[in-house]
Amino acid sequence: MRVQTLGQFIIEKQADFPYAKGELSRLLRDIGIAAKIVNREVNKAGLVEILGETGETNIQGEKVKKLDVFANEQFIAALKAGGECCAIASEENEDIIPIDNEVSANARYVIAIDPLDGSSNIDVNVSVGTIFSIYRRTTLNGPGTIEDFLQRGTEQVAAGYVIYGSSAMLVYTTGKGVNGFTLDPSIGEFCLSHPEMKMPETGVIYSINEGNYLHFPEGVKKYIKYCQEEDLATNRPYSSRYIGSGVADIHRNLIVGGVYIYPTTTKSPKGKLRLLYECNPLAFIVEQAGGKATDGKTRIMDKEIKELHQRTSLFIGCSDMVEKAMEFMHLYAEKAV
Ligand code: P6P
Repeated sequence: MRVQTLGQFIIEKQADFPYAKGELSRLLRDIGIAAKIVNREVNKAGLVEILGETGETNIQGEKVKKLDVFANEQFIAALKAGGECCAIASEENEDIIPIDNEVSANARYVIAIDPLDGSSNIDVNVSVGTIFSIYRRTTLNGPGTIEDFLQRGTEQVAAGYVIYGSSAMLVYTTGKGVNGFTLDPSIGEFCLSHPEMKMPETGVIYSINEGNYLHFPEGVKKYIKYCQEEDLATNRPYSSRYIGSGVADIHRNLIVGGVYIYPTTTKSPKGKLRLLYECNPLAFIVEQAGGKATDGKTRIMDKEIKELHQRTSLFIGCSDMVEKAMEFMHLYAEKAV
């Protein structure tokens, strides 16, 4: 198969965007460059003084790992230098990062990013990922503002993730299907390896942290029991797979089928995952691949964004599996107190 690099692919597909004069292509290139640098550090994390915690906690109240900080710095630097982005919202930063340099004077896009999702897995050599979401700015000029980020997921122009696993992969969509690129370290390029990715019609894997079972909504408890019942006709019981890194779980489900659920819990009464830079981009990709993403009731990409680090519950994966889980949520809906 002809080797097609991410850069070649982006340029070839650029013709799909009459309005874009290459800005979106350059943005995706900038993200690809930062991803290669982060991957290099993730790969040698055990060898250099980059493991462990910084001693700080981020806006989420989570302990910050050194690789989190490194990844955040790399993506911010690459996007600032690239000149196509007028502001960044990051999981690692409480407020947006307005970009007001010369090269970005005419930037038309804003990026929301989770620079290193699943970072609690770094020190134990388990896959981690980066998630990004790209919007056209809504404000007219100057550095971007928070208004530019308070847009529904349906307004995204592109979204993607990088998974730093047994190999590094970059998977993205611009609303015309999903394509996956695997990093070839011998040439330092992401090469097209998974063209036109499609979520399988159904699956036999469910991903959820059952440690929170006691605090799940009744509908989720019933769905878990449904997954565990014996029923050959519907290939049950399903298998439970939970990596603790959403990108890795959702990437596996995108390839072999499955459903990932992070519902509300007592510890996370509004859900744990963040709408802007985790759920919306993952929802855009999964929907473009033929799957579904809701909060158990409402389509993720239709939800209104009121604040930068807004949380939501997430039911994402094969359409029929998400719909079945939603049926249980509807059937056992707790009366709002
Ligand atoms: P828990 C990582 O922090 C993350 O946001 C997702 O990537 C992952 O699936 C989930 O949280 C893990 O959370 O509470 O199960 O450890």
